[in-house]
Amino acid sequence: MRVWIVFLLCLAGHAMAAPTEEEPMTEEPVYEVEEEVVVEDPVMEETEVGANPVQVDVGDFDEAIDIVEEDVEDNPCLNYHCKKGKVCELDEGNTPMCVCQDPSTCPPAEGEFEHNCGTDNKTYETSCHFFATKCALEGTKKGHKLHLDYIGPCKYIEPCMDNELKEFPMRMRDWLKNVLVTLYERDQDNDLLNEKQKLRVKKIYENEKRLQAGDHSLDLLALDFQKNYNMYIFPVHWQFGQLDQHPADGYLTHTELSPLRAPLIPMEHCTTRFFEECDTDADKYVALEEWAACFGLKEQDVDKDLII
Ligand SMILES: [Ca+2]
Ligand SMILES: [Ca+2]
Repeated sequence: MRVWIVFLLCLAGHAMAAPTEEEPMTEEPVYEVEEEVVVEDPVMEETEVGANPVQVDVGDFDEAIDIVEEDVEDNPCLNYHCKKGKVCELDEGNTPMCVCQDPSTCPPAEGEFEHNCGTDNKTYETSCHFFATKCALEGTKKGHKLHLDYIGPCKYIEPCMDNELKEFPMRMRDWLKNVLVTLYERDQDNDLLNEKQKLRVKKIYENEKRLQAGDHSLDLLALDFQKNYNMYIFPVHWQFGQLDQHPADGYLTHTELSPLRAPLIPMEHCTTRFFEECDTDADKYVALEEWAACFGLKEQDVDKDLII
């Protein structure tokens, strides 16, 4: 009797997971950002600043972990870690090695929210499917160009007009400032900011002239940027530092930008164009100077020492 109950439960679980399986995996490559991060980050859930992609744990986007610990009792693969898209297998000598994962062994998505859209404009069922697909293309031009583009299934994203493109950084820098202030307010015991960062944000927080968070007109945002320009300098640097971690070299790669881009693209149709045009010299990296200029900071205010 008991066995049947367990069996039925398993079946039910399977059935619930099944509907998302219909999409043929082979046809669905996807983007390559690291998705779930957003959902998992407790900070984002606590802040009231809206979905806060900034707080995404960039660590999860790190694809390059091919390591290794040996505790080889029974299964040498037990403590052998492979990067996303790969799994551990033993060779003839019982030595563990990382090989590309077969996408069909990825767990099915539990819902559409697990789908990802790739830069090839294909929907991948889950990030596991995406990375497994990318792994199989390793070493090819196609694989090199394939990235996770945004979270959710691929959809039509309307073109970003010039005037809309101008508005994007105005809203974003205001939002960055509000995120920092919110983190500061909630920081009591949970170290959302380090001490140096807190000192910087404290000045913004305590400044009576600060424009409070709200749904402001673009005119007001532009005016505030003029009047309170200094309050925006640190938030812009802070966001850069949050993203520039793999490695922290003063340049943002597509993968480093992903935690910010991926959740934003479906909501803000100018995201892709904005970050593309930030890369003024078109070398595929967004340097700190390029980043700061994108948000309207003056050249003389770009300061590596503000990445703290
Ligand atoms: Ca970097
Ligand atoms: Ca560049």
